[in-house]
Amino acid sequence: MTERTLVKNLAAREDGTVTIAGWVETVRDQKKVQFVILRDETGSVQVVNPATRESDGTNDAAVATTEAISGLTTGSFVRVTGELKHDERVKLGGIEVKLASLEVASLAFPEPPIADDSSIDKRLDWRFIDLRRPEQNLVFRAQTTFEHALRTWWVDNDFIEIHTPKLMASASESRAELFEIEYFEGKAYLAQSPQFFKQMAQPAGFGKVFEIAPAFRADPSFTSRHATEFTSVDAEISWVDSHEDVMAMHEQLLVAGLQAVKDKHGDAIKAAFDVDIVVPTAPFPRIPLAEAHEILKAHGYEVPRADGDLDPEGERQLSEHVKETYGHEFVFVTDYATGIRPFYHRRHDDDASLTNSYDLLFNGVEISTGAQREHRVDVLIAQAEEKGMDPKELEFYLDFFRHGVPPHGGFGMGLQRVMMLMLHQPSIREVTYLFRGPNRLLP
Ligand code: AMO
Repeated sequence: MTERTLVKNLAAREDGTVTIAGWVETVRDQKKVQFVILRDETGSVQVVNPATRESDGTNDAAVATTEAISGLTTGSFVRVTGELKHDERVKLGGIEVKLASLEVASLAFPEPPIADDSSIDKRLDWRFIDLRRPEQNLVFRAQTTFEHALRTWWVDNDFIEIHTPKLMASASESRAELFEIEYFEGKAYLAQSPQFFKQMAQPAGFGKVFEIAPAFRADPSFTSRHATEFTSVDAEISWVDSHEDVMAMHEQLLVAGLQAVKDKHGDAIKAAFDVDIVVPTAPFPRIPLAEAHEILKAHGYEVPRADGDLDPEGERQLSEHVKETYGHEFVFVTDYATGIRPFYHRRHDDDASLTNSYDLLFNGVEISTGAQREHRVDVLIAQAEEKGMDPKELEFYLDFFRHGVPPHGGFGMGLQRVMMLMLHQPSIREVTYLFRGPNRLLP
């Protein structure tokens, strides 16, 4: 293992010998002196080498080093040992490393396949090179901090982490978005959500559970917010009285997540994306769907969907209204109509046309769906039949409700959507390590 100093730690070190390692960003090869900008995962630093040309004399090693630097290509991975020097005149961080030895671990092809202004598709073709950009590195650092804060909050609040199977015998969400695969002599389906299995933790007596894991949707759309594989952040809790209890947990979790990102990366995010991370205040605004329609109408926008669900423009305008009215980037849209919700959502006791459910919008886009679940098995079967489902196909799931189960509820949240909206990015492609869409299975 190379003992190396991370570039971000150089500034705090005293002058002296250091080893750094990373990739070459630029080489300035002048007659008398050579400059290499070396970047690692934490920052970039100037390496300087007094050039020794063959014509200069007899120092073969120095000539070889000079020639090696002349031959360095952008993207080559190198190890450098040299003398760290603090010098205010150096533009890049006020430090430089005077090269003593250079080891080229891997020389890159001279022509990088992408540039900063390449199209997003081209960049995704060469994602490993695209990810070298410092802003990209920051996206995934921020995501790591965000997930860590969620996990910490859950662990501190007695949740159990579960890992549910991604191979299933049936659909849990819309059948239209189901990937079917060959499974020995039969068929299996890729999990669209951990829905059924996180609910199973309730009769299992786990109380409160969470999972962060892949989910798959055979969704042929090419929008900025849809992928065929995404990371689903899920929680499910026992003993809820309504969806209100789920929202109360959900908002506290997001406050913790955004606070952590702001604390650790707020300045870097401001510098890289010109975005202020706003830690939301709880409770988040709540607006019933019917009222959301009225608000939009009053703003001159009629949601085109006959079924009443908000379309992307409706979501955008409603979020704008909430921002202006409450100064809030989040809004829970609640009490969705039964017709546009899955069979497992619990309905209002006094009005079966409405569900105890919500969507959470963040900066104009849906990031999450949550609900209280129907846990009375006879009602659940009737609701499934009403949606045209065959209860026989759901026997394993229905069994969860036949041997004792507490009232419960939970939510699913798309991690990439959260990151896209947190960092004001134009597409989830920008914040997905390796995007998967109808046209993309590589790299
Ligand atoms: P839903 O289907 O609304 O609900 O999904 C929950 C959240 O997952 C994200 N998401 C997606 N992200 C990227 N690409 C997609 N194709 C995609 N589809 C969904 C969104 C969405 O809000 N079982 C319920 C959750 C629950 O009730 O607990 C469910 O899956 O951010």
